[in-house]
Amino acid sequence: MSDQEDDIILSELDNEELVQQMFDDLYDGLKEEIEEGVNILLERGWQPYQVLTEALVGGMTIVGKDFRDGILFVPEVLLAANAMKGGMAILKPLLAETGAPRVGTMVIGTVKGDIHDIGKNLVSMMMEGAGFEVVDLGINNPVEKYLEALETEAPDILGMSALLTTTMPYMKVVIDTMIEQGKRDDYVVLVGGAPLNEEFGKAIGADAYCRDAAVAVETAKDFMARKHNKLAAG
Ligand code: B12
Repeated sequence: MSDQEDDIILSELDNEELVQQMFDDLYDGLKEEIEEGVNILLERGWQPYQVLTEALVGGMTIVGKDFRDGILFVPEVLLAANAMKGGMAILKPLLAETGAPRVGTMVIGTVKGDIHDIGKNLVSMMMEGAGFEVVDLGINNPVEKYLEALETEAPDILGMSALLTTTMPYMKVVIDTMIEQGKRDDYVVLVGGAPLNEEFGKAIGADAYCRDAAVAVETAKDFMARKHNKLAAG
């Protein structure tokens, strides 16, 4: 009664089969298999950036789509993201050496007074999965912490999360402070969290409200593409 999965020896697959198998393993949240797959591809001479984009980001794109379409749910996505993290941990130092192009950088944190971080972490992991560099400030962030990170990290995107009706107004405090300091237009501000909606996002002056991590990735990519087009147009 051997499980079919047990019979697959990753090192015996050719590159195309291995990448397909890694898509499946990522979908199933199998961290060790993903780590093994990453190592095999590297041993076969793949560049770290190619492993990242073709095997990991490719696999996470499928996870993201099925999450958006309600086929996968939070626990499965967290497992997939955790498997992805295992692969990323191997690639990160190599990518730093080889200078892989980044899609963009995001600073993200849960606002002051709020300790919910599951959704924020999911967004972080999905953004990393899509090739973004993510600087996670954690929970309970006062405005000073956000502003300091904007200064030191110079991200493209600022993401704020709030899960309480009592803490969500704090996002406006951060945006208003950015306006006061003349920094608002230097960043794309994305906000999210269960009690928010599009109207709220608009009212506080965010660039977009994202209802889940999949939408966050799509929205972030969209803003980065617009930014590049603008730069290209001079
Ligand atoms: C888990 C949980 C907790 C855990 C948090 C653990 C943790 N590490 O996060 C614990 C037990 C600690 C907790 C504590 C409290 N909680 Co609580 N909690 C929840 C619960 C059940 C789930 C939240 C969650 O993780 N959802 C799953 C994630 C994946 O979804 P998400 O956070 O919405 O994130 C997605 C999107 O919103 C979006 N997103 C989120 N952030 C961002 C950011 C950006 C930039 C973008 C683009 C997108 C984005 O993408 C995410 C992924 O798809 C909710 C109920 C609920 N259904 O929401 C209550 C809930 C949020 N909690 C609530 C309350 C009241 C509290 C407490 C005040 C309880 C108490 N009396 O002590 C404390 C708050 C303490 C504090 N100061 O923050 C209330 C809030 C009510 C309200 N209207 O304000 C809720 C709604 C429960 C309820 N029905 O009463 N809680």
